[in-house]
Amino acid sequence: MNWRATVLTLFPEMFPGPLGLSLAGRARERGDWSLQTHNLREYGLGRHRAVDDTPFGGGAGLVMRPDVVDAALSGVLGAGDVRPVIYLTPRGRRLTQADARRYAAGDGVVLLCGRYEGIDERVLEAHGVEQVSIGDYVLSGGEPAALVLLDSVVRLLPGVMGSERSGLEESFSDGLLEYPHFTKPADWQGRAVPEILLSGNHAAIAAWRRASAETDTRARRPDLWAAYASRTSNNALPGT
Ligand code: 6GU
Repeated sequence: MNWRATVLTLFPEMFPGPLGLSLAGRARERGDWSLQTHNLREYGLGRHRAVDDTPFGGGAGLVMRPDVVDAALSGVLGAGDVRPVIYLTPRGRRLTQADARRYAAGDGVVLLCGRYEGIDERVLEAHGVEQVSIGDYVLSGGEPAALVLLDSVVRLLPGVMGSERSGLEESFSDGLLEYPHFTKPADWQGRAVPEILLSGNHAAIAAWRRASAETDTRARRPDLWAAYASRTSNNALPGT
């Protein structure tokens, strides 16, 4: 299995970045996944290889030209390449763990990173490009978001994640934040580890972890909590 990531960017030097290290880097060396970058500048127009122009309707900043982005996509996508093309933009739908799982189950992704104010909407429409955001804040370009998306996917590829069981228990797998973690020493600067975790009573520990996950999710992520509470409609849940 070789999962393929192709990145179109004006800053190919930003890749592989952190994905060249640790779990993702070793998995790439093993050939579990591959990363290919293309400089959008190579598809620019004229002597200056222009990739952008002023926005119709006025306003600040520059917009990436549809002809340039089209040439880049056509140049990179072979016939029969069924991978999704994803444009990283704060205008996109929010990336979720379910998206990461779906991308990991496919053959790979083609990531389009914009700078400037954005990319002409028509070329996105014409190529059926998915628009994806990593959260409600603004980055200066899509590259860090592309690294985030790839990290979330690559760790899910078969054989990449160190501990095979941990995927089932981690945050979001059941719609809750994960429970808190503790290790040695059992007493650190007068702060004790919750007693139950030292009891050896696995059922009681599981129940404590579930209750902690619910309490923390309710306090920190009312959006997740509302969805979880309505799904389970369990009257025993704390504070519903
Ligand atoms: Cl995907 N791109 C940019 N430029 N900013 C963002 C983002 C993406 N997601 C959140 N902020």
